[in-house]
Amino acid sequence: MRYAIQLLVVMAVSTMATFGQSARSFGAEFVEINLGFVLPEHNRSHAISINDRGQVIGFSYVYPNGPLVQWIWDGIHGTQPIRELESTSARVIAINNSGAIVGRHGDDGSFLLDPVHGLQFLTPLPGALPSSTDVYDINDMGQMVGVCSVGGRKTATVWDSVHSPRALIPLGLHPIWHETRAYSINNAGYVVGEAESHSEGHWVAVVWGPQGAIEQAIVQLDDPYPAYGGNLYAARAISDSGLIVGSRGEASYLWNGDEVILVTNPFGASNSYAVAVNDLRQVVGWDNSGAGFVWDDGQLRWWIDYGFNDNNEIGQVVGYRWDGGDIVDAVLMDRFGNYDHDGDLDLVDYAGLQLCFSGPCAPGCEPTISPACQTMDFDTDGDVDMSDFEQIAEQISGPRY
Ligand SMILES: [Ca+2]
Ligand SMILES: [Ca+2]
Ligand SMILES: [Ca+2]
Ligand SMILES: [Ca+2]
Repeated sequence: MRYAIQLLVVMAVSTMATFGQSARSFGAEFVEINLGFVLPEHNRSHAISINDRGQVIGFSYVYPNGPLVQWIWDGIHGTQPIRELESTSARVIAINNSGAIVGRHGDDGSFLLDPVHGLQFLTPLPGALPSSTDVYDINDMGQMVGVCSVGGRKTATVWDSVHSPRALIPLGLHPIWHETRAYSINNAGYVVGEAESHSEGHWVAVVWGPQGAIEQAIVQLDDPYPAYGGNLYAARAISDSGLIVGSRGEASYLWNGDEVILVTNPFGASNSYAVAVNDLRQVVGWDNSGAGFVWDDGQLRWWIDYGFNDNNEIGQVVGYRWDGGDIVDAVLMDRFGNYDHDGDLDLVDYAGLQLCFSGPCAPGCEPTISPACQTMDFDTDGDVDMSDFEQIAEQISGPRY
């Protein structure tokens, strides 16, 4: 299966936190927050999904086969185990803006864990077993998408609630279709995924409309499958305005409704895998050279020994960093100035600047700012002073959360 998840997360940071958080900066673009491990003996941690409030989910464990502990992180509480999923083989996959989490729960199939109803399991399509369901995404309406295996064929499925699955229709595809898979749903109810349009295994990226019928097959005419109009497989994510990203193996692409834009590969990579997109036209993913990338509307940045799994509407990115040895850290690439790591730059962050204010550090002085304050050092010169103040004053907006 082409679909693969890689992630890691660590703990965050706040002045009241005692977590072993560290922060590093990447130019003026991001400050890296190490989200740590949920238990001190752990040495692998993956951040999997982030919502617009800055809540992150992931898991950590002892390599190679210690039990996974699923966690949730935010800037106030740090990394906390998800109690409802303890002592299970659960894996978290996605979180929406209400804090509802979907994932996989061993032989029980797929689950929804939300603050109102607790842990529930997704009813499979008729003819499918619970263990054959895989859920991949949830939108803010609570609609979930994934696959059920019916008669041995994976079938793209939407759950409007845990008990109401419906199969997505391979309308307009070659009649001898074999499998369909749904990976992402936006708040307008549009779903993206892929469909095998021919018995010889040609895949196309497809968009299902809110009524469940395929509205669009994304194709590129110069692809080497002229009989089917070309193919671009594995549409992996859709933003609320309808931007779509996916991978055709050797490259990732962004589809804006009119054209396919190829996302430049990081240096040295021959394959790349975009996994998330937001309405800022920020695309994130990972590649086969061991780098994570962030593509911002044409501008590519990438970091060796990273992989990214998700982003949100203010451009926070989550994933992992490998240290070349035995440690994999979950990371949040946050915006400078986002003191509390939620989904905005507001007066709480402004107050953080005041708490962190050190005054200028002249050339040659020893920087003294704490890790929790590195996010306020916009120009990464080792101090929090008036030049940093000018930047937050320029970028601050009202609270969203
Ligand atoms: Ca904030
Ligand atoms: Ca300065
Ligand atoms: Ca500074
Ligand atoms: Ca806020």
